[in-house]
Amino acid sequence: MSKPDILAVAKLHPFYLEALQASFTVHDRAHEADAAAFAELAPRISGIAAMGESRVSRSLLAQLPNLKVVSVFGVGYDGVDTEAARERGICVTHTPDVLSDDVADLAIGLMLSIARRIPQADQHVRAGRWPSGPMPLGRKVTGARLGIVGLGRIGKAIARRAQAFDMSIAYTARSEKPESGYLHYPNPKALAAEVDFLVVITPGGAGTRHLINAEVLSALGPNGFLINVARGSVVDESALVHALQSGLIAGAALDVFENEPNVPAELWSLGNVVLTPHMASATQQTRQAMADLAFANMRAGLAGEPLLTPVPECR
Ligand code: NAP
Ligand code: 8YV
Repeated sequence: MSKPDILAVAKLHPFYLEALQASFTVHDRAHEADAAAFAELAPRISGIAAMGESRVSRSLLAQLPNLKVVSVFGVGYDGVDTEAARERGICVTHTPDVLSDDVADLAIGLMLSIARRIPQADQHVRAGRWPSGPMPLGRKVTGARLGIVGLGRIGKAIARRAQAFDMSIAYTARSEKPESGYLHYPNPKALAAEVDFLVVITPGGAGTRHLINAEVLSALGPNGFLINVARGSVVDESALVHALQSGLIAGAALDVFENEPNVPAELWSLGNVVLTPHMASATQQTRQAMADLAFANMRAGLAGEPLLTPVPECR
């Protein structure tokens, strides 16, 4: 019997690709190649494999009459048109929880990196500047005030880690979470005004676009640091560049950008930023767990079995 046909809409992580290839025929970005060949293939496609940043549009879904499941390798799925999928009865799945620890670890790592200037200090030593003098002083993290924008699975994991640094913890989210015991603020601006470090960890998409804008950065102020591990779209990048260049905020540590993998050239030359290439979940262990879960969702979806982790819109 021939294997079911799967469309990979992006270059898949090797762990995910290898798992899929054992059971399915994977067509790597066939929708971006020859249109006539894709039209011939399209009726056979029963699954889409996507990365967290992939775009799965209404028009792509419309070309796949026998599609059953979209399995995203990532917890974020802001590029998938879930409304169009739901209208057609197509299931969308993602990989929550298994990556929360890694993303929280990196958020704390970025906070320490920007506050204590760890990448800059490494450069100071490597460039032979140590004999000429010390590094400028950093900002103490222990005991500082942390604000978390988005107190979901990952936001809570960040808060738990921050407690070990004796930080005071406040947050904003769509709904208040009295059970958390953390101080709630109604919006990012009110939160930013009261903290030293503002960590952003909401989903991307239309609902959070430019949630962190010039006003929020101004409220964070010249002693405040921004850490973004959510999606580039959540922060107004032009406003952020301006705030960093003009000293409106003290610094920023960023894992995500508006137009990845392109990072604004203005950020490259700034000394008060730390930049990482969207790598918060990028450990061997977590990427394996994500691949296992994304594969299990694909397999279950195609077999008509209950999905392990459907997105909330499809439950
Ligand atoms: P989650 O459990 O769904 O939590 C999302 C949180 O964001 C919730 O607290 C939610 O509020 C809040 N939120 C949503 N819309 C908001 C808005 N407009 N204003 C304020 N808060 C809002 O998701 P998660 O598992 O923690 O993941 C969060 C996101 O992290 C993902 O969607 C993804 O974009 C990003 N991420 C990035 C990386 C990376 O590599 N950098 C890795 C993994 C995830 P309520 O609780 O009130 O609903
Ligand atoms: C991944 C992510 O790097 O889970 C997410 O939402 O952004 C990251 O874990 C990404 O999904 C892989 O493309």
